[in-house]
Amino acid sequence: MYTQAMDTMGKDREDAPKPVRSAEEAAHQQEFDARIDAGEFIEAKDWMPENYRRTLVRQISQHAHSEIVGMLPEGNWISRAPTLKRKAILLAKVQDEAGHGLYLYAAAETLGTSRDQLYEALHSGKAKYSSIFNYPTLTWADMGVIGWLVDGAAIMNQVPLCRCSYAPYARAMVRICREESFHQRQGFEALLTMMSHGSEAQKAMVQDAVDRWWWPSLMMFGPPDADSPNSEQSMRWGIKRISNDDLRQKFVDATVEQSKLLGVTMPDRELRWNEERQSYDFGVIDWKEFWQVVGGDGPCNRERLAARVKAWDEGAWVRDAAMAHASKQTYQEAA
Ligand code: BYC
Repeated sequence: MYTQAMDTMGKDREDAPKPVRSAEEAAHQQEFDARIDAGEFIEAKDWMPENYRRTLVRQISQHAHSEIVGMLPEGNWISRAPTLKRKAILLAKVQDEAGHGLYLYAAAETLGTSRDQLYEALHSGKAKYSSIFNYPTLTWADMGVIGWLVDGAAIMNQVPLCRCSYAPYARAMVRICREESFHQRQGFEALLTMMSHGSEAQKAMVQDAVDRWWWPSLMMFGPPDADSPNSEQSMRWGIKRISNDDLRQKFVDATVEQSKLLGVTMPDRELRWNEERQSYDFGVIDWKEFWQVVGGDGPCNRERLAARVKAWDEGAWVRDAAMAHASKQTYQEAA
């Protein structure tokens, strides 16, 4: 259950006092609403309500932070990949994630926030990032399962974001989704190789990874619709196109079929095909665990944040050198 205490970003919600608006602002609002209703895209230079802007900064920056923190669990295995081919693939994937983070920070900046403010919110622990990256990567099979399930969940959630009403975010998502689809496939292919040609120990390693990542992957879609404070407004604004529960269900239906091809079982005794709904029923998600992880108390939250802060501190000389170089160039151009 969502509580105000979990709201670490402290943004205004529906219950915040409504400011008195000028006639000009009311006209802008009316025009904006009409454009949203007509399915038009909003560009950075267009008028937009402050809450729409804030909601976007919140979601896009959380998304950017997730990409950057998401490099850590996989980066952990680059030096231990079993073959040169797997190492090259993993390296490329982690680099893609850095690129996704940068596209998204750039999209957030179009809304009038600065990169430094966004980093500060991450490093001080104020900003959220996806719960999934607070779980440890214990074996090589985790790399395959992250590709298959975590990137699979990411695609399910992110394809509708290509139609998000805020155009700079939608454009960034189009590029990101193309790369995510390669990420998902390489994960599935790595697992298929282990399951079809691997030893019994390797097959058991894959099953163990599926057992550990299945439930946290389902949590990636966010709380149930009934407990999601942002969904209703975000859907009305065309920021979110499909609800948390509907996306989660689509993900379960797709991945359970894929698990049969792999020869693994999902760790859920209540998972069964529902003929009437033409969909899978699944067990109850441990939302207490979810909120604990989101609240900063998951298995790796402290480690992840410490790694990002360390990288930021140790990179200070690079930023200083880049600034000194840029100001020297500006000085020379002006002279
Ligand atoms: N983890 O009202 P709700 C990737 C928060 S990157 C943590 O439903 P909303 C990848 C939520 O922020 C994957 N927090 O919120 C990278 C809200 O708190 P605030 C990241 C979560 O925004 C590298 C509160 O709970 N993807 O795939 O309408 C390698 C209530 O939730 C989570 C994105 O960021 C969570 N799982 O919906 C591999 C996609 N879920 O902000 C892979 C873009 C919820 O009110 N984001 N919360 O304090 C979204 O689509 C939406 O923001 C969400 C949540 C569906 C995640």
